[in-house]
Amino acid sequence: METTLVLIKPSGVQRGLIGEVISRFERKGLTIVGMKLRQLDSRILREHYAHLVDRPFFPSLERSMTATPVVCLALRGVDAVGVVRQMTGATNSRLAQPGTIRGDLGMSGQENIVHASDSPENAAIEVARFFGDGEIFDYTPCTLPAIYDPEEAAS
Ligand code: IDP
Ligand code: MG
Repeated sequence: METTLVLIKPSGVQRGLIGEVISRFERKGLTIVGMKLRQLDSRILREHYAHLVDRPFFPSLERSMTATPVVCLALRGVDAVGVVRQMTGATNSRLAQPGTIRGDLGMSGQENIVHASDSPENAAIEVARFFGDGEIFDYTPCTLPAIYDPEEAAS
C-alpha cells in the first residue's frame, strides 16, 4: 500500500471544510494513519513549494499558506497517491471536475482547499517533511476485507 500526504490548506480551514474533506477520504476507504494541525512558516514552504519559489505569485501563496494552521493528513491505501490526486482535482478549482474536492468546493487557483502529493517518491518525502517520529500509526482497520479483496489488501 502507499501512504500519501494531504494538507487541508488555510482556505479549507477558514471555510469550515475540514470535516467535509476528511469525510470524503474516509468514505472512499482510505486509512488515516497521521493527522494533526501545524502552523507552517517560510522555511517549510520554501522547501515544500521549491518548484514555485521563483514564480511571481509565490509571496501571495506564502501569505495564504500561513494564514492559519493547516491540517496534515497521511492517508494509506492501494494506489493512494493517484487515488487522492484524482479526488483532489485540477489545480485551478474553476477548471477542476465536479466530483473532486476542488471542483465541488472551490473557485480559485491559489485558494484551492487541499494539497496532495503528486508521485509516490514525493509522497514519501512529504510525509517525512510534515510528520515526525511516532506520528504515523501502522494499524489495520477491521473494515479492510470489505474495502479490498485479499490480493489487493496484501499489495
Ligand atoms: P497542485 O497543488 O495541483 O499540485 P502546483 O503546481 O504544485 O499544483 O502548485 C502548488 C500550489 O500553488 C497550488 O495548489 C496553488 O495553491 C498554487 N498555485 C499554483 N499555480 C498558481 C498560479 O498560477 N497562481 C496562484 N497560485 C498558484
Ligand atoms: Mg503540486
